[in-house]
Amino acid sequence: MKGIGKGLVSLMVLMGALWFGTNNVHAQDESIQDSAFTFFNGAARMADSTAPDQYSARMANDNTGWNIQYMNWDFSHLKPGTLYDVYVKVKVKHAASNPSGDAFKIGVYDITDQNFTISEQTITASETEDNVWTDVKIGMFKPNASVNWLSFYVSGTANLTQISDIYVDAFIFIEHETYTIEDNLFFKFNDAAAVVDPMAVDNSAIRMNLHASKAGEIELGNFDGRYVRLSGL
Ligand SMILES: [Ca+2]
Repeated sequence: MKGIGKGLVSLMVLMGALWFGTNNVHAQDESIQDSAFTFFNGAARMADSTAPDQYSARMANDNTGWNIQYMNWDFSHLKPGTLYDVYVKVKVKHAASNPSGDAFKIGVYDITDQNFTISEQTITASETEDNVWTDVKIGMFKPNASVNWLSFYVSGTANLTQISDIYVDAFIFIEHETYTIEDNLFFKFNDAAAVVDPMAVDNSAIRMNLHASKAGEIELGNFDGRYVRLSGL
C-alpha cells in the first residue's frame, strides 16, 4: 500500500469475522447424532447423561483408528452450494492431571476420490479440558451434487495414559455467515484516525502513524466477548 513508505498504514476493512455459532438458531443448521455414526475398533454408542440428547459415542484411546465416523454421500438435507462451518462436539477424559501428547484427530475424507475434503488436524491434550463438551471446528464444507462418499471422522491417538477416552456427541453443520465490520464501529487509540481512502470499498479507513512516539491502536469493539486489536509497531 502506498502509504507504508511514509510510515503510514491504511487499513482497509474487509473483515470476515467468524464466530462459533453454537448459540445461533438457524433453519439450516443440523446436528448429525451418534445414531448415524459408523464405529470401528470397539467404539460404540451409549447412554450419556452429559450429552444434550443423552447419547454419545465413545472410544478408548488405545489406537489411532478413525473409530468414530459419519459416512454419507447424500447431503441433500443441506443447502447445495452453500458454505457450512462443520463442528464436532467432543469430550475427552484425562488420565493425568496435565495430560501431554495428542488427544484426538479430526478431518473429512473423500472415500471415493481418496483425498481429504477437509485436512486433518490434531488436537493436543493440553488444548482439552477434562470431561467438558467442546465444539471443535473441523473446517468449512460446501455440499454439492456429488455422489462421493465422505467420512467425517474422529480418530484416536493411542495415548491412553494421558487421554483415556474420547466421546463424540454429534457432527454439527452451521450455515456460514460472514461479517463485515466497517471502520465507523472501531474504537481508536492514540493517533489512529479516520481518513478518506478511495481504495476502501466504503471510501473510508482508519489510519495510524507507525513512527509516532505512541503507536496507534485500533480495536474492533467487543462483539460477543471477542475483539480484534491492531497495534502499531
Ligand atoms: Ca449425541
